[in-house]
Amino acid sequence: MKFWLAQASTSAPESDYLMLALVLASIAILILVFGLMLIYAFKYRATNRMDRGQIMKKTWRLEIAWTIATMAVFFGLFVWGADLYVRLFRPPAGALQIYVVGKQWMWKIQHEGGQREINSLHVPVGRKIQLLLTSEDVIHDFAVPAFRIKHDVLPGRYESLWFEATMPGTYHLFCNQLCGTGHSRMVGEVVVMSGADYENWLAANGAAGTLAEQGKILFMRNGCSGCHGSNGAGGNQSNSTVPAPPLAGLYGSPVTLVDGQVVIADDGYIHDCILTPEKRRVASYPPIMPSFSGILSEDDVLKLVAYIKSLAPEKQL
Ligand code: HEC
Ligand SMILES: [Cu+2]
Repeated sequence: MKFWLAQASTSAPESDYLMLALVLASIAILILVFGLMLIYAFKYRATNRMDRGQIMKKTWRLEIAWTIATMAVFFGLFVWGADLYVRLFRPPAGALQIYVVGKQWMWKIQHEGGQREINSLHVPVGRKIQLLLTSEDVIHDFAVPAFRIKHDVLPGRYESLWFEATMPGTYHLFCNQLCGTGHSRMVGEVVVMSGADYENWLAANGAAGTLAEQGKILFMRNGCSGCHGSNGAGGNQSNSTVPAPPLAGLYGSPVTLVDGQVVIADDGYIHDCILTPEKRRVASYPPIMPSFSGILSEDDVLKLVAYIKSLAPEKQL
């Protein structure tokens, strides 16, 4: 067993350097403060004959110098940390998306091809992976120490976390948020494989259709198609009697809400439209879409999201 935790992602080394810089800066200040305390306690001890009558004149130059020096050091550390944080949590373009649903007490993982796994996550090495995380019950926290990543997993919304693994191997996956009596059992593993091995793994675990195909079945079965038209072409068409917005081409495009706010239709937006439509009414349509909260599980919702994402604008024609 090695002392240092493996640095198995592209962001791990920089996180470690930042941590090291914080520890070194803290140690330097600790030594300075306690060192001076000890030196003066010794120098001016009761039995030592020292001239104690003279009161030292305060020099502003010294005061200003040390205040600015420490401020510069800590402000520098803050800027570095803030910049790293932004880079760590901004989802990269073109990442492979994998859905994660936490529940008491397990991790359920779904790949875009429909492959599912429990308490294990298979990913290819050297590719940016974006995890879309949500919870079915309480707050969990998805943490992979070897990648130096963690993120809270909240019920009712999608959180995004990305990483790029750099070394094939098997790494621990933990729930980092006390989530009930079975919390300690909410562990798993991340298996990082070469691209070819990953393709083989996907093929060997082939599912009943891709996520989008499974989503299409749910789209028909739950009556979405009754309003939004089959293939999400939009309502008020030959196949639909109510006005409902077309869903083809929705993903990634701007939507104007009734309050005038313009939002980009990302995974989280589509998720919320299905579970809490009363909170996000689209402008210029009647507010008739029912909430599917309590009817559709998070597993179902992510399939519907995958289906809506797969509807490219040209399929609308
Ligand atoms: C009773 C008709 C009706 C049903 C059933 C229905 N919707 Fe809707 N949907 C609407 C209407 C009307 C809007 C626009 C007004 C609003 O936001 O509520 C909408 C909005 C949406 C939006 C946001 C679209 C945009 O342009 O931003 C999405 C996504 C969506 N629905 C998905 C679904 C899914 C998935 C289902 C099935 C689980 C479904 N809808 C079922 C009528 C319906
Ligand atoms: Cu948990």
